[in-house]
Amino acid sequence: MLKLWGRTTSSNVMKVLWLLEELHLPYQRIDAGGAFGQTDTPDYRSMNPLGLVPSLEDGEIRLFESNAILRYLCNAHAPATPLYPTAPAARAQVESWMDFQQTAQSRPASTIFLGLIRTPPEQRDTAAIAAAVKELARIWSICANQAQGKGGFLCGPSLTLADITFAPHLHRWFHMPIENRPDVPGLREWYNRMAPQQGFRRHVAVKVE
Ligand SMILES: N[C@@H](CCC(=O)N[C@@H](CS)C(=O)NCC(=O)O)C(=O)O
Repeated sequence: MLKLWGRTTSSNVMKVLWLLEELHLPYQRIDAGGAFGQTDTPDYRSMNPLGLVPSLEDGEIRLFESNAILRYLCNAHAPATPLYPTAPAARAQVESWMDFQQTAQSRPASTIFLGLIRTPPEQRDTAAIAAAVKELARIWSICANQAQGKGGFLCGPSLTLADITFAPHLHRWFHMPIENRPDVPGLREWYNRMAPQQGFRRHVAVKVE
């Protein structure tokens, strides 16, 4: 059976949980990371060199990096899923947005999350948080325009892996106590299209902690 390592409060674990549910794949999840630890052992590090979560084991195969895990699950266990189209051009579009999530979106999102949720008020770098809010609003505006132009989701009228990678951060954007949160036209509509999905409701729309 698939074995997923990672605490449910991690945005990168949430993406994988949503996909596992979407694909109806049975799995075992092991709490790891944060207060659960388990990520400092040589065995864990051999699977995930920075000791982060998530990691995935599938028999002999051991993987790290959440977006690579999403791609692997589709390739290995649901090759025909429309979540990860097989036509090269359509697939490349999905992958572009997945990379954009990791390279452009995750940095300001982490600054805001760690600053507001994991740092006591008296120790917060409010200037860094405000700059990250501005930058993330810019990224969200790009995503919202893309989804609007494509008829609902980032790569077309239906959900793909691209949307799933952003979903936990989008949920946090609307549920963190962000001061003067910029109003990004079209963003709430994109969120609302993902929100009814069962995997989203179970694994993504959770308390921000
Ligand atoms: N690029 C990596 C980032 C992984 C990452 O930063 N994970 C965070 C949680 S979202 C983590 O492991 N933090 C330390 C911990 O939980 O112990 C991925 O997408 O898998």
